[in-house]
Amino acid sequence: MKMWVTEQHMQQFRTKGFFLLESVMTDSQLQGLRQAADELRAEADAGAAARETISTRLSKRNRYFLEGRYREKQAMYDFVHSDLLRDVCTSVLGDNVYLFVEQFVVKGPGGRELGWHQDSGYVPYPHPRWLSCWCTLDDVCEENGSLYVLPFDRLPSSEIVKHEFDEEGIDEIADFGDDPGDPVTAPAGSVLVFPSTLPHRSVPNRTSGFRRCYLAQFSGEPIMSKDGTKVRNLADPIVLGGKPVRPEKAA
Ligand SMILES: O=C(O)CCC(=O)C(=O)O
Repeated sequence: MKMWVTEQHMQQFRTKGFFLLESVMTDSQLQGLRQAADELRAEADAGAAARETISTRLSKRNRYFLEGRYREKQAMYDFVHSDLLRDVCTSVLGDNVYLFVEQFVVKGPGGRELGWHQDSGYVPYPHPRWLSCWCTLDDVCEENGSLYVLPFDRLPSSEIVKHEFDEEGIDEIADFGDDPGDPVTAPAGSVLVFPSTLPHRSVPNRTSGFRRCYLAQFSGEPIMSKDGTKVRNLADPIVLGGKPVRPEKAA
């Protein structure tokens, strides 16, 4: 199997808490995911997905969090099970990999910022850390809503800090001090890899176009509800005992 993650990437992951693989997606992966993102966004706009969920609440401010549909779109299903993501996940998580969350994050023209947060800040009880793969489907730059990360070597610790709702009661955010963080600008088809404890934020989209990303999050063991009786969100096996697992697609 082709490998994308080098020892240098892993070294940076250990010291700073992230690495970027630039332009690693194939044209067909990119086209397939873009089409899926556009279809799901059109569906959300048409109100067909008007369940009141965390995603629809967050989708205010001309931002879309289009979640939990990967089994319905072949391109998404194939990408989640791609050699690329398998290499990333096994390099960091080891021989067992479960899909925990997957969603498109689309910022429309004027789409608002998302303040500093750790993804783990949204799970309010002890849990295994997971891994985020933030995959750019468009060129991402300062103007259209790039992510900023706060490297671990500039933080006093990588502990999870308390998150609170912003004044509009929409985003849960946290205070990490005055460091503005480092912008991540990347061509379409890149993958930013970081753990659920890395503080990050994204800036507004000041262009007239859409900025599309696909965020796939994986864990090394199922992430459970607080009482341990149910899976939290998903725990779909991707690799077990070092071997790829590809269950039947539930169309
Ligand atoms: O893509 C973005 O603008 C931000 C996504 C993000 O930080 C998140 O969903 O946790």
